Order: sequence, then structure tokens, then C-alpha cells
Amino acid sequence: MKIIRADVIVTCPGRNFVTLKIETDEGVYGIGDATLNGRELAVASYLRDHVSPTLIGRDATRIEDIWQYLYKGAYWRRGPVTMTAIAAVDMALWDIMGKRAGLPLYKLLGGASRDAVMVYGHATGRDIPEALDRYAQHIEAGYKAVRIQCGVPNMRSVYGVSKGSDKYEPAKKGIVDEESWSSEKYLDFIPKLFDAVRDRFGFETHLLHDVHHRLTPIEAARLGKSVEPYRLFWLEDPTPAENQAGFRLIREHTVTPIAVGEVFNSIWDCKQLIEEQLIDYLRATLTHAGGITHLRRMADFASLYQVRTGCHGPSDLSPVCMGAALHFDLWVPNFGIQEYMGYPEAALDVFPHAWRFENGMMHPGEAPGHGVDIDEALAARYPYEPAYLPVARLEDGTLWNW
Ligand code: GCO
Ligand code: MG
Repeated sequence: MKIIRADVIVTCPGRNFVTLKIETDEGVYGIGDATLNGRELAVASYLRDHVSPTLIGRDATRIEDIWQYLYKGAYWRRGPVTMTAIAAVDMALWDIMGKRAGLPLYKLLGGASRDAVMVYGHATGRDIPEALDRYAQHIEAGYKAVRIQCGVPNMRSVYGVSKGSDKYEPAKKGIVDEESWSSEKYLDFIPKLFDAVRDRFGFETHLLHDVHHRLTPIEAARLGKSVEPYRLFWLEDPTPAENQAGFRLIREHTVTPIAVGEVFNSIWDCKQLIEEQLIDYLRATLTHAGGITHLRRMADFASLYQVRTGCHGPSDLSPVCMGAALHFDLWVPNFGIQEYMGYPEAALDVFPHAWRFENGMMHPGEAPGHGVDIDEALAARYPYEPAYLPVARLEDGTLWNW
């Protein structure tokens, strides 16, 4: 089964998505997500100019060999642009393999390890009462796990809090927005937020929170320690993870579970974190970490140390990634949780999908492959619109980690 075309489709149904469509001489095609928020066109060019021409004529069933070819063959290894491009090819080829076999992807991977996949939603509020109301809405919708983010008193802007609308979307059309940050104000406030959640809702739901790389290791240790009574499911990205050894400091001080890795793109980004058991959940996901072929390798390695998966699943990963991730989650033995924050309606129309949500649990469906398609005519009605993630500055103007 030979590859005869590999086209890149860029569309903006509410936000930008990059999709790779691979077609074969047997008429079977597959699609993969190549969306890298704020740097979409870099991956589109990498695929269009440097990868697609090398795919033509290759056997579409040689998924592993094509992965190795793109990884080793570029000479320049790793990095988010390269690994996102490889991921898109990999996802599309697994989709083709499933369609050809007439099997849903999770069965190709080894079959279901569970009946459905637990997901967590996002409750965000400008203040505690609003955040608690959103939390309540999630419980009513059946969610068993909820991430809470909340405006901090006397702080102009806070990661994760939408300005008005219900859905949080960090990328801003056309401009790079500047937000401000104070670790001191945040550290004082967060225990009060969790206290209010547990006070009103008890310990029934899993409670999650994202620090979004904002603290130093010792501050993160202090936060983890101070929120232990609220028994979080996880505390996410408490400090940037380039220095993996930095997490030792956090581990020495707290038993609050730690989740890291939405910006990881390779097993090398988390080798020490996993080997030294410095984290509990790995956030890497298919689109940014080399697709199914590579994420499977990372998850297997993590399983040796009882580290579980917690795939990144914001609306800036396309519904194609979400579909493939749900197959991965249904199979992966060391599954923890999957993020699911929903999509703009227009995006769901452009990407018809087989997955379903019921009572806080999701299932990828039984369609062959990953079960997500693209309506190209509809996609063409939403041209690319430049949009960028914000940056954060400390109150004195110092550029900080957003
Ligand atoms: C999350 C993430 C996102 C990122 C976004 C960047 O936990 O869902 O932190 O909100 O900020 O994916 O593109
Ligand atoms: Mg995050």
C-alpha cells in the first residue's frame, strides 16, 4: 500500500489547526494532527516542504520504519516542530492501518484495558464564588475530576482564567498579550481556593490544579506542602522542567502528586524525572511527542516506575489528537486521566468524530482507525488567522514563565 499524497490543511474554525492528510494507492487515507499553538505555520512548512515529498512512494504500513526515518534521517533530532511533524505522519499512518484492518485503533494497540476513559474538565472563575459555580456545573455534567483555576485578588491577570467567556482560550488573535504575575500573592491565595472547594463539595471529585510553570522549585515545594490537606489528584507543572533534577527539591518536601510534561516532545525530556520517580503523571501527548509510536515508548518506560499517563488535551490540540488520544488511553495499561476541555462548535463540525462523552467518562468509539475525519470543504471556509500565546511579566516588568 503506497503513499501517493501527503497534504497539509490549515484551518481556523474558532482557532487554528494544522492537519496532515496522507492518501494511499488503495484509496484509504488517514489524518494526523500537527497543531503547535502559536507556531502553526512552522510545522505546516516542515511537513509541506521537507517531509511530504519524502513520503511519496513509501509503504504506508511501515509505520515504525517511517518514524525512524523521519527522526534519524533529519539529523536534527527532537524539538517541538520536528516532533509535531513526525507525530502527524505517525497518527495518519496508524489511522490508515486501522481503516485497512477494519479495526479501531485501540484494538490494534492491544485492546481495551478499561471500559472508558476518565477525563477532567476546566472550572475557571474570576473569583472564588464564580470558580465554585463552574465546579458545580462540571459535577452536574457528570465529571469525576475537575481542574480549578481562579483569579487572584490584586493580580491583574492569572493563567487559566478566561476574560468573560466560559471557555478558556489562551491564544490571542494577532497580538502577543502581556500578563502580569506575582508568586507571593498566588501562593497566599491558592490554599484558600482549595479549602473553599473541599468545604462546599467534599472529597468526592478529583481536584486538579495547573501552576503553569510559574514557581521556583522551593516555592513549588512550599505550595505542595501547604495544600496536602486538600488531597489533590495532581499539581501540574509547578516549575519549569528543563532542569529535571530540580524536582528532587519538591519531592523532598511534599506528597502532593505532581504532573508534568505537556511541553515535552521526547522520552529524553522525562528520563530522569521518571527514573528517579520525581513525578506521578506524565502529561506528554500524541501531537507534540512523536505520535503513537513514540508516546507508547514513553508510557511503557513510565510504567516501570508506576508513573501514569495524563495526556494534555486542551482545545489547541485538534479533535484529531483527541480521538487518537482516547484510543491510546483506552489501551495504555498505566493510564491515569485525560484532559478534555471541549471545542468550539465550528471545530467539531470541521472534524466529524466517533468519540462520545458520558458521565465524565469518554470512549473513542468503534470506527476503524482513530475515528476522526476532516470536512475539507468546510475547513476551507475558515482561513488561518495569526494568533499567539501571551507572555507573563512579574509586577516589576521582569519577563517570567507564562
Ligand atoms: C493545559 C495547558 C494549556 C496550555 C496550552 C498552551 O494544562 O491544558 O496548560 O492550557 O496553556 O495548551 O497552548
Ligand atoms: Mg497545563
